[in-house]
Amino acid sequence: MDTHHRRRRRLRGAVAGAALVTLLSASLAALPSYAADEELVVNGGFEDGTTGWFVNNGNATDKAVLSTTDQAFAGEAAALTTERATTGSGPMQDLSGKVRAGETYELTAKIRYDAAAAPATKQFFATMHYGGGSYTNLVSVTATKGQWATLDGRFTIPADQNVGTARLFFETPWTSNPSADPATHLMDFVLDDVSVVGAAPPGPPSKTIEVLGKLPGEHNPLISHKFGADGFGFVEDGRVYMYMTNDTQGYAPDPVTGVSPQINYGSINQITLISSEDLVNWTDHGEIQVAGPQGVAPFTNNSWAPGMAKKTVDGVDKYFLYYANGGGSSNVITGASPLGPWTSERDSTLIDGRTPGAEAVAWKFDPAPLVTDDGAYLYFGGGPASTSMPAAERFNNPKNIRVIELGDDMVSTQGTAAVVDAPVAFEAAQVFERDGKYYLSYSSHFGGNDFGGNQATLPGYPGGGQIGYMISDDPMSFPKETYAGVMFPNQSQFFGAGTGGNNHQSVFELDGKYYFTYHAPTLNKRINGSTTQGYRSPHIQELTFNADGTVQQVVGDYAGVDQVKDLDPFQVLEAETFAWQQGLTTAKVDGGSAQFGDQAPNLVVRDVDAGDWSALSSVDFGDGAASVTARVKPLVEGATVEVRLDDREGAVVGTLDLDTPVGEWADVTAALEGVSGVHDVYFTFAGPAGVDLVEVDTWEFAADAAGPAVELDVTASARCLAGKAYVAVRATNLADVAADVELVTPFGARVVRDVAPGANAYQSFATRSGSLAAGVATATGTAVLDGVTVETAHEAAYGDLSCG
Ligand SMILES: [Ca+2]
Ligand SMILES: [Ca+2]
Ligand SMILES: [Ca+2]
Repeated sequence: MDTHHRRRRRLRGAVAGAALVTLLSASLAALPSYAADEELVVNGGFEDGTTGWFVNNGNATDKAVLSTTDQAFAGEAAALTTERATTGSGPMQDLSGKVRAGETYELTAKIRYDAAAAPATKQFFATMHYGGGSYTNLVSVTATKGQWATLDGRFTIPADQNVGTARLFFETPWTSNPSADPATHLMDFVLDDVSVVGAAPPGPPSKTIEVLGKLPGEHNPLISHKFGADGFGFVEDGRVYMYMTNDTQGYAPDPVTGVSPQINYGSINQITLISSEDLVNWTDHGEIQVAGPQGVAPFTNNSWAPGMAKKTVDGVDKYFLYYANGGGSSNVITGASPLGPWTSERDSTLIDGRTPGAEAVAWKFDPAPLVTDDGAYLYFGGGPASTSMPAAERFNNPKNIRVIELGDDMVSTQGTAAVVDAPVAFEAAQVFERDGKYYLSYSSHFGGNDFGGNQATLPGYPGGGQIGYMISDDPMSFPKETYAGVMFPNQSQFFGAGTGGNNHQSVFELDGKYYFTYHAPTLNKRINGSTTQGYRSPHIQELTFNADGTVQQVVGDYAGVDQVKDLDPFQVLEAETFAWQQGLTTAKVDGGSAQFGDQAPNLVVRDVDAGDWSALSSVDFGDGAASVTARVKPLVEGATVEVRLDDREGAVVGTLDLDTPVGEWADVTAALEGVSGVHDVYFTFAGPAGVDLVEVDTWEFAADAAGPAVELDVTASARCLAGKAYVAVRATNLADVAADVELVTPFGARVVRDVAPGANAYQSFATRSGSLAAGVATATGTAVLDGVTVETAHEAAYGDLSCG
């Protein structure tokens, strides 16, 4: 019996394999992203005991005992159902989330009953319970007592069936009072080899942001393929890194409505990171899994509101990423570079209830570091003021922000935290240094009972949800008298309905200019209109100063800041660098970055549909680009990338044929026509509709070959002499060294050696005819230039002539 069964199992495997091969070869171009014949039943052969199975409990009366028996159809075990209370009493497996409405499935199972008192034959059903009172018989068989019967059939779930609950079970035909005749209706039975094969469960809904979220020509929001909040700008070697709360983590747009549930900060435990050298073209470096069980610091649960600082510790450059672990504490992880890799030097939080001087701070979060020539400091805190304070003081001077000195290792504190008496303070303190002064900016609160009720704001103090700032000579001392005004009003003033709420800013310096970062749910607004769900996007404006050191209040807009430099295309560029894009998403992949090094994360561009595109801003091609090479993984045949200048519908200057093997990474190269000077570059994807076309890792342009040349001034002319036509060719050596010159016409060639600089090579070639058709003469100069023998050909045309 065993031998027979094993053979049968092998056969089933072989059949399934053959079906898969057929599918692959028949419909490669339209291959769905899931296997169409996935086994959906877990432990269908009961070889793992009753794992994955339980007794149908759709009705309170549906009871039975489920065990295994060695009287199996195949393998060592099968399921035995005894003590059945109803006809529905039988083994059940939950297929919720595995099956889809509208799809067809193949169900097979082996079933057998043996009881002496049972009838000679008995019908059995495989039935789906869709929840409540909704049951559908899928497949049935009439079994003969003492023999294995085979359930084998297809069923299609109606397109309008709610499959939120879908539980498969096995039963006998329903009767209202089965206990009146238990031998007929409630016999024990054995089940084995249950299989349901069909379309796999749908993957998680797409998070791809399909709208045009950053308009070509505009520089805010910084990115449009993902969100990012509480941005902290950090500059290293001319590149700005923006560390942000990963608002995208919980973004889950409904597949039908496109609307995501409201943001849930409690689920955010990643920091998301982008960088740019020009403030317009931003490279996605993906997410840093900071907190949570898989996090760099698993003793923290959340990672909000990052702050970054660099310090050389014991001769080693280190990068310290501070973050809020929810509202209750703050922590730090250490990077070997601004892009990591990351480690935790601590096993408990850096700022918490034990931090001296911070006891009265409600929210010990929003840590922002500052490193000066004299020391390192951490600013943090926010939330409701101590209720022991008078209401008006709680409102106007809540004393909820702190500054504390960081230890030399940057991952410890020293001394006692000092109060930052920021007017109407809510949270989000950050400090930068300029001309020996320390500027502390922060977000103001909206009043309400948390802050002692809606007291009157003191004259000159910020209104609700604004960014105020203070100027001090001492990074540890910010008394209320250092308050200097509002740096940035609420973003809703600039971006309108749906963009309100508090803000979180930073200021960084790049090439002598200061820049103000803030967030606003502008991308969320472009997706959903004025009813946003709290998903925020990073923005930058320039911050300028008055002669007295105070700031010019920042005006938010979509235009953003000027691009500070052109992009050099003659290097490997990560394809996950966008000035603008539409329809694309990114994903981290194994291996390092071709542009940023082995230790840096690498991402690829995904969800590439026909019509999707990305663009780079102000790319300087100089004297010209001859070709572009992309590292790609085609997912279908027949896709291309069209390269255009200045407009995504502009003329195509080159086409990358994605004709390398499907599913494999390879380099493809396209020649370019007429690409020189400074342009925006658009990569537009074309190919079959309805499928992902390709993944893209990098772009790289190659300059026109422009090596040294032997310059000659060449002329050719047709002449008549004694009724015969001649072609006279003259080549003047413009090089500053002697050159050999070869003159070539259809009527002969001549080499003139050692033509001195400024001298000529000359020959008049006889045609031996009275007439001459127009043609071209060639003069090739050969000389040693910079130690290398260079040969350069030049052409000169001559006209037709008749000497008759
Ligand atoms: Ca079995
Ligand atoms: Ca897409
Ligand atoms: Ca890449």
